[in-house]
Amino acid sequence: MGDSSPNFSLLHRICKLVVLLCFLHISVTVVFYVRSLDIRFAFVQNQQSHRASPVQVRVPVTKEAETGPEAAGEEGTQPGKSLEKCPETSPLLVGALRVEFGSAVSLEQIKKENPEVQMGGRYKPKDCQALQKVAIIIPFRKRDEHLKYWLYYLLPILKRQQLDYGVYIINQDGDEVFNRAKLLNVGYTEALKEYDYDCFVFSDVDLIPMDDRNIYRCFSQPRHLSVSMDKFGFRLPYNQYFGGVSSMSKEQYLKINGFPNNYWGWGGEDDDIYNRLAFRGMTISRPSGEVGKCRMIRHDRDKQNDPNPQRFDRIAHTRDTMNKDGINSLTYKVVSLEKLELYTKITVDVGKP
Ligand SMILES: [Mn+2]
Repeated sequence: MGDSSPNFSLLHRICKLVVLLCFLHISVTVVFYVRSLDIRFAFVQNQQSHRASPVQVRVPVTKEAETGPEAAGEEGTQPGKSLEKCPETSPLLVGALRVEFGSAVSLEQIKKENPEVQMGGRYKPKDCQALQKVAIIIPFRKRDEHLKYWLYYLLPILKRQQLDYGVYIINQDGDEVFNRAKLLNVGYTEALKEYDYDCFVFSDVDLIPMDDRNIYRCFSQPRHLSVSMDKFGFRLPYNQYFGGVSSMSKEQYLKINGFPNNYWGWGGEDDDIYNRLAFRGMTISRPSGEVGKCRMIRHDRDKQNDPNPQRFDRIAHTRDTMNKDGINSLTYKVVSLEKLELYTKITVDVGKP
């Protein structure tokens, strides 16, 4: 028996060590878990920091406390009764979607399938308060067939994403060379005249997301949404690529003085915008390649939108030009403003090169 006692004490020590290790492991796990909660909490606050309302605290609040100045003036809410905020992730999302352009769609059909969309292409969720007010800006000229597909696919997706949104088609008047970035600046300006938007999604008319988890909203950094296009074999063509569909909060947009006004014709303006963001110390936020899949409607190059031969020279000088060319130097003339059933169409004279 005398022999077994040292063995036993060894076993005892090993057991103690194992228990200690387990305890250590659990402590580390708990510390990291709590930290990740902290980060998420900070992120949520960051997302909300650019909202017009006074400081918002993400702790349970009583019904009276929620009835602040923001809830008071909103249309559609009954007085004295305010809506809960929508959840961070919408429960209505379904994930991957089938997107094809085989059969034509009509505006009547789209209207029928989206009866809750208001005049001018406005929508907000009825049973919760949307987290962001999003203006969707689409530069446009003679692409009515594409626009119908865009509305057909996007309106139901945006509804499932529980966004408070408005659709703005910025139509370049006349037959001069196309100017995508200037039209985006016009869209930003005109949308803000109408509603207190805090987020802007800039989208080409021919790009359709293939997954509704690709949320058309703003993030703590400027967002590139069309990250894996079928046109590029579902890959990012290059790391700095910022074309197609992107989103920016009002602050992010103003920090770069908006977009350049002097890129006439195809190409370059998206790289100029990327440069602006980089020079202001911002980085690009992106969804995963899977969630960011999207289809481009195939088409021939538009007339009056040939590749801009000056684009390489201009991109090389963004640092010098961005402070004087942008939202602070924007001039244009609104030719017409139409509130249509599914979107607002603003026809604008942006001049010529
Ligand atoms: Mn295209």
